[in-house]
Formats: sequence, C-alpha cells, structure tokens
Amino acid sequence: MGEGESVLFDFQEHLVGYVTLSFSTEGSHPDAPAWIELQLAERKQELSEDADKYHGWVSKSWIQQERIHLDTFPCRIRLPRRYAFRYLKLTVLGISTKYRLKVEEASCEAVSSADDADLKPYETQDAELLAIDRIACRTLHDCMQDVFEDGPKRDRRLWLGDLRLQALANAETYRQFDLVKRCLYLFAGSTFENGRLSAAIFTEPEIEADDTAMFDYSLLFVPTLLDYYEATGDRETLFELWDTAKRQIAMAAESFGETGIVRDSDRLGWCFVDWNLSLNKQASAQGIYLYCEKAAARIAAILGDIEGERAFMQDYEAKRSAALRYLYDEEKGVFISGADCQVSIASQVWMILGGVTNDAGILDRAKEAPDAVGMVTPYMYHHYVQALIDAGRKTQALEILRAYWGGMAKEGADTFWELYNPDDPNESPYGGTIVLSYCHAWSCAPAYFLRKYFSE
Ligand code: RAM
Repeated sequence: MGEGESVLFDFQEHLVGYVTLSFSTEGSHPDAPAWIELQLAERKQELSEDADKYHGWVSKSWIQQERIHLDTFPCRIRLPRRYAFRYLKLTVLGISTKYRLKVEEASCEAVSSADDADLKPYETQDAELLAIDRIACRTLHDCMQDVFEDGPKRDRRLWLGDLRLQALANAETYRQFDLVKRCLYLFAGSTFENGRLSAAIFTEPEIEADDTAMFDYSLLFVPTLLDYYEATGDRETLFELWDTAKRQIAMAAESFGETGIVRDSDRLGWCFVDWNLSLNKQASAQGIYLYCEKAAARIAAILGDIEGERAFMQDYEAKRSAALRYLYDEEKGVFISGADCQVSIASQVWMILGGVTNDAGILDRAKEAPDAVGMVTPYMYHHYVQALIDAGRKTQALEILRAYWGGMAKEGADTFWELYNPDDPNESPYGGTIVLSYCHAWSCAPAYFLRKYFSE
C-alpha cells in the first residue's frame, strides 16, 4: 500500500478482543515511518461516518479509531485496547515514495466469559426465528466479560437495568449464574452511604460505583435478585442481599406524595425507562415501583417474613389504587403521565407489568392516540413484549419479536443494537450514531422470549 490507500478486513462475525497486525515492506529500505489509521467498526456504515463531525454529548473518545506510526520493519503489533468489531479498515496516511507497506496478518484474540459449548440449540423449524435467536445469543455472549457489560464498544460497564435483562437471557442460554451472582454482589457492595444502589459499576482499575443513581435502576435490583433466586435456588445469596433490596423500595417510597402517586418526571431525578427524550416518566415510574414491590413481597414470603410481606402488599394495593384513580383517563381508555397528561406506550407497558391492569386494550388505544410517544430502545421493547405476554397477547408478542428484532436482522445485524427506531434509523440520543453501540446486551431479549415462551 502507498499513501492514501486503504484495505478493509471483514472478520465475518462480531468479535470482542485484541487485534494483532504484522507488517512488512516492498521496495527500498524504509527511509521514513509509515503513518497509518485504523478504524474498527461493528457495522460497516460506521466507517463512512466522519468522526470529526460528531459533536454529541457522549464522548467522542468512544469512537474506535487509532493513528499510529510504524518505525521499523518487519513488525508485529498487538493493539493495547480491547475492541468490539467486525470490520477493520486500515488506511495509510503517510509513507515515503521509496517503499510500500504490506499487511502480512490481521488477527483477533476474541474474549468472552460465555462458553458456546454450554449453549443448547434453540429448537425450531422456523429459519427466521432461528436467525434471530442466533444473533441474540451472540449479543449476550460478546457482552459477557468480567461482568455483564452493557456494550463491549460502549459503555463497557455494568448497568443495573441492563443486568436484569441479561440475567434473564442468561438463564435460558449460557446459565452462567456465578456471573450474575458476582454482579449482584458488586452492586450490593458498592452502595452510596444512604444504602442506595448506584445505576452502574466500574470495574477498572478497581471496583467503584458510578456517582449516578436512577429511580428505576435501583428498584430493579429487587426483581433481579428474585429472578436469580428462582433460577438457582441460592437462598443464602437471597438472604444476604435482602437488606440491600429492601432499602431500594424504602428509598423509592420517599418519592411518593400523599395521593400515592410518584413525583412527576421533573422532580423525580433520573428515571431511565427509554431513550425517547420526550417521554414523561411519571406513570412508568409508578408501574416500575409496583412491579418491584411485588417482587419484594415475594422475597419476604420466601424468607418467611410474613409481616414484611403484608406490609409490602398493603402499600402495593394503596399505590395500585392510586394509579387507577389518578393516572387512568376513562375517556381515552389509557394511562396518562405527568402534568401534560402525556400518552405513551411505556406508561401502558409498565402499568401492565406493575399489575395495575391486564387489559391489553390500553396498548392498542395508546398506539392510536394522536401524539402518543413511542419506544426507541430494545430495552423498552423487551418490556413491551413481556407486557403483551402477561396480558394474554402471545401471538402479537411473537409478531413484535419478528418485526423489531427481525428488522435489525434484515439490516444485516450480527448482534443487536442499543437503539433501533424503524421509523428513524439515524436516531441517536447522543447527538450522533457513530458513538452508538451495535452489540448491546439489553437487546438480547429474543434469546429469553423465544426459548422461554416459543419453543417447539
Ligand atoms: C446507556 C448505557 C446503558 C444504559 C444507560 C441508561 O448509555 O449504554 O445501556 O443502561 O444508558
């Protein structure tokens, strides 16, 4: 290769790992270094995006791009960073005209703590579902490292909301429960002084909680712990982490007014729910609280704390009635959220999951409502699919799996993406798509749903 020339390596599959490159030269003895650029991409389209034009709020340092000098030849370099990629583009930025650069080898040592030998095949004759399951398992596999990472390209850390969905998929696939247990303990061992859980944990150079707490993520520790217990029967862990779990309910309860309704979005603090930036979170927060409180009551019952169970159920009933009374719009036949009475799919989903109603009609009516706020992340779609199943709409749930995750598959996904809005493929909450993660574990839902509910 001479100056300005480039070569694209397609590794044929999504990988997480360490890249090694070997170089030699042709022509005269190199009389100047070679200056090369490396771009690593999960999707091919990332390569055509101009990193210099990205000015979003998530740091551009996540963009997988390097510029390095090669001084002596032949040489072999192992890049120090871990990358998540399928494509590697190498461009010669500068080289002397007296020699040409030759790439002898490009390889990757791929890493994961999941073992495909543990993966039972998903039994179906349906080729489309088989493909969707395969992509979902790969997504989970590549996010399973020292912890369940949210995405191996970005943020490469343990987030609580992501962990819950990963743990569910793990129970149906790799069944590596020691990793789930490790993650639960990492959270529980890193609470803030008041006992609240952080939304995310850093593991390098040492374990440290992120200084961010989220209303929903803290609460979701409770069902994550319950799910873990139900999958493993590990009562000791359930018992040991129960105080931490209980504390999350107690702290979230402080965000409720006398009416039994949670504070509106603007006074609640960060409650994630979805990356749709126009979403009002009040009704979803109410539903999430109820969902988690039901799980808390269940844990209390398992541990023989009858008094505790009763107290949770009493509070649950009060807040459930409040939701029906203050958040349900009789005329529209849907739940509304916030001061502006916003109608969204998320609010309906969480009211179903929280056990406020099992009327799937609210989902239909919300969809038809003018200005209804939709969903943009597979994270939110996961909860939507669960709500459909819980409300007796299994066939529709499968249609969503085919349309939404199948939609990404048709776009050529090797792993499922952090964000997918079929109506707006360029949507990004971060101000640009180049920093998006295209292997994001909260998107591995099909591995869970297909195996649990749609096995032949
Ligand atoms: C994204 C992360 C993660 C999610 C948080 C709220 O930036 O990648 O998946 O849990 O947002």
